[in-house]
Amino acid sequence: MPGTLILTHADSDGICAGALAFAAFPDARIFFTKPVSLLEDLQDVREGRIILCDIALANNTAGQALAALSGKEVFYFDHHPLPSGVTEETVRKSVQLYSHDDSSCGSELVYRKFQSRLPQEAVLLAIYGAIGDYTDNTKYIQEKLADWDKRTLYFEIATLVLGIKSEEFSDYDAKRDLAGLMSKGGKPSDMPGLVEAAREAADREFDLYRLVRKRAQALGKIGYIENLPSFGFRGAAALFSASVTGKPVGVAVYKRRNYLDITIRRRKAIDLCRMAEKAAETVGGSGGGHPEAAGARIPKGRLDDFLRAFNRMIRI
Ligand SMILES: [Mn+2]
Repeated sequence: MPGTLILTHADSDGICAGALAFAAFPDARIFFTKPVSLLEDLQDVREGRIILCDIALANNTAGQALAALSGKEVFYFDHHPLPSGVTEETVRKSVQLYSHDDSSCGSELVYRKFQSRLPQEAVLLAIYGAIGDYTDNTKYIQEKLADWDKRTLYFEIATLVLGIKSEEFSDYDAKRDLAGLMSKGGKPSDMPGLVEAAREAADREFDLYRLVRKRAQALGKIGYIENLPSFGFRGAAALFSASVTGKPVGVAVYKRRNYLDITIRRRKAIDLCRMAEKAAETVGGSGGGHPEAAGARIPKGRLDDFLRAFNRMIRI
């Protein structure tokens, strides 16, 4: 069947990657998804071509998701670690193109593949996506960044990263409009209301810093905070917990209905992903993410054991 479907992540890198793919395939439909809903979202795809951007394969559904792609022309761009048990070769067999690089963001990978179909200035989306995902230190992005005044670009990326934290821009329809605007060369700040939303988000983040400074606790090499009033800004809350306690690792803990949601950040070069996975396993939970930003879900009542297990692994 004709047509192209773009499935991308709803964070700043995913929006930029999706906008780049949309610029290369302007007739496509663009939808947002995440690892846990990918399999379901693949069930009712009518299009013959699928461009997957910045979506990790989930541990428990990777095989089924890859099977659901068969018979389609699939371009898959991702920079998340593959789940254990799935190799690059396995993924390559199911898709036409698998562009995977742990150190580059999704937007960089999409831009590099489609740049011959894109205007020169589309490189800005790759730069925004990279800064948004903290992966702007690649050789490629650093070279491209040198062509621009980065202070202006920081304004645009901050508008995007912070603006989408607001209620108004958190839903997929608003993000689709934003990706559409950016795919046509618009800047994040051209989106009506986004700059103001970003300014409010910046205010909330500084308020959060003051709260974390008052309430963060320490266990070994970990600074942590529990029971924050809002579920947003989890990464910032975790990082601030490390900063204000002077610890290399910061953890923010949120009570969900049936489990504890753990967000982990670092101030020093430590591979958080593996430690999150292992520490979560020791308490019957699951964890993972990136070396610099990880998370876990653990059973209620096991926080102390989790923190102690994690702390034992920190060698710094
Ligand atoms: Mn990404």
